[in-house]
Amino acid sequence: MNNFQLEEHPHQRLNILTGEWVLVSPHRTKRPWQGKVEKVNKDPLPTYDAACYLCPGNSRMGGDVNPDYKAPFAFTNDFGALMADTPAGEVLTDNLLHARGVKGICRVICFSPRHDLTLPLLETADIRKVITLWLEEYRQLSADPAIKYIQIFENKGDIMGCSNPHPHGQIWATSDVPAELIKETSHQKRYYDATGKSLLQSYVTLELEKQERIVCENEHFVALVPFWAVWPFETMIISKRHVPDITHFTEAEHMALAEILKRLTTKYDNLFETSFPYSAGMHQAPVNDGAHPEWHWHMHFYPPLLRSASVKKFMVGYELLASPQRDITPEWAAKKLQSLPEVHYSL
Ligand code: H2U
Ligand code: ZN
Repeated sequence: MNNFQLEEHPHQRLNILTGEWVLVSPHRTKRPWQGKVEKVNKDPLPTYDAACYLCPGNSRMGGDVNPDYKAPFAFTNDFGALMADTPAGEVLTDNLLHARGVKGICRVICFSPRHDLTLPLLETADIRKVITLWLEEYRQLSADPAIKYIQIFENKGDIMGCSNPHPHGQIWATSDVPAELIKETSHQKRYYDATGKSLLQSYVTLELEKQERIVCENEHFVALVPFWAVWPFETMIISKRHVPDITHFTEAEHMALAEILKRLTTKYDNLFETSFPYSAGMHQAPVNDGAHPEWHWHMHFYPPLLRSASVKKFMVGYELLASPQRDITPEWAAKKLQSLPEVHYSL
């Protein structure tokens, strides 16, 4: 009598990292693929833009001048959301009004001196240089015992609120562990305490067995659409080895991470033949916070596009008020991404 099928019936899926549920409505996509490719015709970017505040040798708004950098370059955000010298303090009124000081530092990471080369267009060896810089930044920022978490991320595309096409990412290091990381820590810890295993290790093993949501993989990393994905083409990159943070990766893993980043972002660009927008970032163990053997390094990609270069998914109404919801299934999205070429459409 139990005819329930994931491909047919509305259902909820559990995000095992956060404990949150997403509503999946697969019956709404019974209609054929309507993903008409609407090319957003944009002139190609110049290799150097005199008006860009991230290009080598140019002045930034804060007055500093960028060096004539040849490799990935980091600087402290001139308009950072956090300040290194915020005094410690807390406000608590009648257990109703609660505020506390946060100190931190915001860094901007230019991926390349070239104004026009996004991650999928960089050579793998050059993406690897970005990884090396992420690692150096991570080490330096975690040397301050007051820093408890380091968020490495990229906002790509104006649709994601990114103001400048020059390929760059950001790092925010904070004196507290942010909410998303508290959730992921507690769910990984619960699993680790109960089984002695990494939650994502078990998850990746299962996904590799099932082969239903894998986008691509190499020797050290898997890119997949998580079973609980909220965004239409949301993906994760998960290391095959259980390591808590970027500092544990070997040279071979750095190279493999660069390789899978290039492949995944190339597939993304090829999906709608556009420079594919997303917010992406690494999640890893908190720093200066004791041992976190439960933590398993991974990256999330949250892309907003749904059907074409110009049609995005809106997180509104029910999603804002009640629960996130999606129509196309994660399995369908994974097959689509898996089938796309790994050579960039513009080449
Ligand atoms: P986006 O990735 O959101 O576009 O952010 C770029 C950052 O660069 C943004 O946080 C900083 C902004 O504060 N910025 C500088 O630090 N100096 C500048 O001269 C312009 C922008
Ligand atoms: Zn530039």
